[in-house]
Amino acid sequence: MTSAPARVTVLSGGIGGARFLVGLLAHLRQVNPDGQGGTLTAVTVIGNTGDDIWVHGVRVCPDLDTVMYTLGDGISRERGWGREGETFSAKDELAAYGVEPTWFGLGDKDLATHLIRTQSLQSGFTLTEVTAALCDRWQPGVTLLPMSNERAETHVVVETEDEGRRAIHFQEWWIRYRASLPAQGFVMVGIDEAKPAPGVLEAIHDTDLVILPPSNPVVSIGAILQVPGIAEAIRTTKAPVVGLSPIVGDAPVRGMADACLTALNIETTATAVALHYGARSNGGLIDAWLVDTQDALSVAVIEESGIRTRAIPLMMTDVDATAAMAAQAIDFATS
Ligand code: FO1
Repeated sequence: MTSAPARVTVLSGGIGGARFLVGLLAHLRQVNPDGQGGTLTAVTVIGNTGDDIWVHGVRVCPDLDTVMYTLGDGISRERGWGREGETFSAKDELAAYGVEPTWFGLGDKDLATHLIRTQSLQSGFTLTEVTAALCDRWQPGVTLLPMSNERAETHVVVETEDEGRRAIHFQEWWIRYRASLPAQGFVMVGIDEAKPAPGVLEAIHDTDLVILPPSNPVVSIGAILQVPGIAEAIRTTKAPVVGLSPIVGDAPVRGMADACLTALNIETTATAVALHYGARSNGGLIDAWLVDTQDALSVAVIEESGIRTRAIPLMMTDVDATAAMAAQAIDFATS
């Protein structure tokens, strides 16, 4: 029986991070039950808002919504984003008017979330307050904090014959171009003015464990770490910091992390991502790193860099497999 920490903080992007959180909560409900089907462990999620975008007059926060819907059991299982049983009538009508961006999958049920968020932001509420209000309905079982209340959007530097070199919004690169346009780099517009949202630095310092789940290390975890103050907090927290590799057997488990890593000249391997985060004993971000059993040969190399490493099954095939990963992460980081 692994000892359950009283407080855990998780930095999360969208689909990968949300899937990990389902397993983490299942594990904590088992080893540290609160008697009402929940857990006594306080889990705080710092969500990436670099993917956020204004479309058709509403503010969309893909990673916050993916965590909220996934943990609130409203997520589309087929897509991994947006709502179960979704329709796209509003999207189709907008397209019928020839209004761009026609490539963005704005769902009718999802639209309610964006309308409430947009109205609330425009009447002066912060993204933190709006996210808490939306979570009242979804009851995700975690405290979901945006990484920042200020707008800091990930844009991708691309170059094409016809349009030359330019920066496009991450969502356009991801959805419209399926990350097929080679990314020459990533720019977070507005990041210099961004501050950690209230509670974010406290959640990193006043906790028993910090987890970097298998989210995209560049545009999800990487975006969170670019908010001034957050990387420093991770480097200096007294809590152990453990990461789980998003790359298994030299390929991303899901998504297009390889396209992102290549843009930064980082190899698509579990080792390269670990070294990219770096050992906290050498001024980096992690103390411990979990790789998949397929990458067991990389354990020694990563340990040489000062990062304690263990090879375990890392495929989040179902809740039980993910819960086992979470249990290992807690056990390894706190042992
Ligand atoms: N991903 C897609 O591949 N196609 C879409 O049309 C799309 C729409 C969308 C709408 C709301 C939302 O919260 C997420 C959406 N996503 C879509 C996923 C999103 O682009 C990614 O999940 C994140 O930005 C990357 O983690």
